[in-house]
Amino acid sequence: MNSQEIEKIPSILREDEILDKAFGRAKKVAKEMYSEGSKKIVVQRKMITITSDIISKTLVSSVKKYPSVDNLPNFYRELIDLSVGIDKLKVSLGRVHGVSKRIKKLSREYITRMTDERDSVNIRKQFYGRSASMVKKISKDLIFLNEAREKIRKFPKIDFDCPLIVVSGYPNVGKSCIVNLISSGRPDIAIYPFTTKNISVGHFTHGRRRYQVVDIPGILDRPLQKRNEMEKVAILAIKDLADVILHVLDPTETCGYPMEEQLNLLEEVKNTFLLPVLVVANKLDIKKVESDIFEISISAKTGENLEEMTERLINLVDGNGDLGGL
Ligand SMILES: Nc1nc2c(ncn2[C@@H]2O[C@H](COP(=O)(O)OP(=O)(O)OP(=O)(O)O)[C@@H](O)[C@H]2O)c(=O)[nH]1
Ligand SMILES: [Mg+2]
Repeated sequence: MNSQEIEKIPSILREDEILDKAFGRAKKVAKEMYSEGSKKIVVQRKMITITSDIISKTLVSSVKKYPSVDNLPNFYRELIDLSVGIDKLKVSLGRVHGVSKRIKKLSREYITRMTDERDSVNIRKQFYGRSASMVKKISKDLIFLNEAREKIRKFPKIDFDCPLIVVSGYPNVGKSCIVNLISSGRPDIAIYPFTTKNISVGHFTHGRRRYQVVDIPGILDRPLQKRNEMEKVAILAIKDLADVILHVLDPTETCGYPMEEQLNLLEEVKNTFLLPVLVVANKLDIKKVESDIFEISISAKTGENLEEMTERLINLVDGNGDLGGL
């Protein structure tokens, strides 16, 4: 599956919508057949066939149009696992598929049983009851699959052939502000930590080359087991997507976190991912801090030094950068 296919997952009908669609269609056809003078038993058989066809086709298409998790790029697979749960997804898809097959089989049984004109209506009604209760049994799966679809459709559309910069750092240091300024990405910005809850992607072009800039939730300096779902998503993006990391520090500490903690995270990011990292200090307009820990000081508020930062990033992505021993 690629990014486009994510958007194409069809909406999954609820249990009552599937039954209404199937029974409604069967009723309509029955009416037409009676008006043409068809025999009762023939009509009742047809009603069973139509109902089972519609139910099983609807269920099968819900399953088939769902992307096959095993063929997804790592990033999407892990993101599905974090946000939806791959095992839960597979179980629900399996149950829906199972019911679609069982309803077909059931319809053949009831049609075979229908030999007498007099109880044909009763037998058809029994089939309706059995098939409705089968669909009811997967009602929660259908709701879950639709909710999962809504989440998956909102996943960032990543172009795996285009260089990608992930903007990492503590919460509230100004990551989203920077993404807003240097790319087409428009993430939310606010004065409180964990404003960014999901991964979002923006682009910029330099010369003829296109670059992706990915905004992620803030990460705290703490063990993985203690990290929340947003932090896990952030780490996943660095691990699976980044060619280069733009790590943002806030030496003014107006973000609410001391530099010591921010530097611990920087060390972790460098040591864990072994990727080129450009370390920037943000909020230069509030306070100018001298240090050789960061390579450049910027202000995402006034725009100071942003162009130089972008140039350094491009050099790093294109492999011409002086990594300064990183
Ligand atoms: N003075 C000043 N404020 C800034 C600067 N950059 C960001 N801010 C402010 O810092 C706050 C946080 O900015 P965001 O861009 O939302 O920070 P973030 O790192 O994306 O935060 P999370 O998404 O919560 O991790 C906002 O109130 C911004 O206006 C800057 O260079 N100077
Ligand atoms: Mg943010």
